[in-house]
Amino acid sequence: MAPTVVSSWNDFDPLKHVIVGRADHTCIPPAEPATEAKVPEDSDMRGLWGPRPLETIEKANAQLDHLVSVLEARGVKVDRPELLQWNQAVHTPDFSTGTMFGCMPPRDVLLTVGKEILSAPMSFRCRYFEYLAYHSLMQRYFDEDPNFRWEQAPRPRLTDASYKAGYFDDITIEERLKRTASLNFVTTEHEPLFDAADVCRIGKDLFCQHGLTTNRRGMAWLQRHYAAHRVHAVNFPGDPYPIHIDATFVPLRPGLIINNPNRRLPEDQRRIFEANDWEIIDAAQPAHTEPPPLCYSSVWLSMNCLVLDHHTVCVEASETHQLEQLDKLGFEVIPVPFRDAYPFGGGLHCATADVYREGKCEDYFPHQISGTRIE
Ligand code: DAV
Repeated sequence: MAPTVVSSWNDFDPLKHVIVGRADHTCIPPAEPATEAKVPEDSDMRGLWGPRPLETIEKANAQLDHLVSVLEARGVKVDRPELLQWNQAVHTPDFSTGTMFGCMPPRDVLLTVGKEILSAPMSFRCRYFEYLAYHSLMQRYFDEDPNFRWEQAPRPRLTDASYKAGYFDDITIEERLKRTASLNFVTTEHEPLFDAADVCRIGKDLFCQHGLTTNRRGMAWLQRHYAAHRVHAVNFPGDPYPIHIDATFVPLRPGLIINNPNRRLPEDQRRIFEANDWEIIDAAQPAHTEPPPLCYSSVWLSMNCLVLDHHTVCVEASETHQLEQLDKLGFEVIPVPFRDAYPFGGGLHCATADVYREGKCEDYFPHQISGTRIE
């Protein structure tokens, strides 16, 4: 019988095969309607675009390669994306952008659900063609595994109709927080949009962050596509830049989730976890007060850990508080230096995408509570 190459239902069962990104050729993309969203007002990246400095790429790649060796030493098979020259302009019938982005964070674009890997639509124009970096890997899995489903969500058009004009003009943090709380984001409901990293996979239930990169129509598309799953919309009002769920709400093992204490899941959305005896605890504070230079993400990449199995977790080596919290929770904690890779699109979870984890599709939430489900 041909081997199963692709299968993963959650973020905590034993990891056996994973994709780790690369920093090569990564660009800071020019401003576009969706990215204005992400770059903080006072960021050193404002107004800059083009290829990232070579020495930063080399440092990031050294840490990515080290992560690969840590995983391989633990018996995890690792694949890497194919390199593309991201410093190219892109023109589609609907939009143009001066450069693409990169392929350090495969988690953002690749959604593994069971025997399927799906490329997400992505709401940033600069990320429209990012899935190409994984094309030859998908082709290989397709040839090796007769049950692998190679999928792609509908390609979005990303015309101006997909974004609210002027959304970021003179916007303060207070205003951003108000908008997050009232589910008012830069993307419109013109077409389905989601990033894979907005989806938290917990067996039969998929919890999607409604935010700057994922809209309601995207979640409706996911529910129809994954008809045997239950898709839920979750939202984290304390986050001024709600992009991707994995520095906000991170499952560690069956029954346990760490939640960013500045971005707590609202009471009505917690009920489904409580009703099924899942514990949601505050994540430890980050060890740093600032992200590294030229970084999109917040200091909360501290909690963006990569779970290897129910007892083992990789955490960024300088995140002393997070290391200690996970140690106290009974995990074997593997410190992995990764701060030089952060500016390229995230932490240890972002930088990886699941190919194979042991285990099957469990129903962890048999008691369904109304309020979060996407119909
Ligand atoms: O807190 O900046 C980062 C998530 C990256 N995938 C944050 C979210």
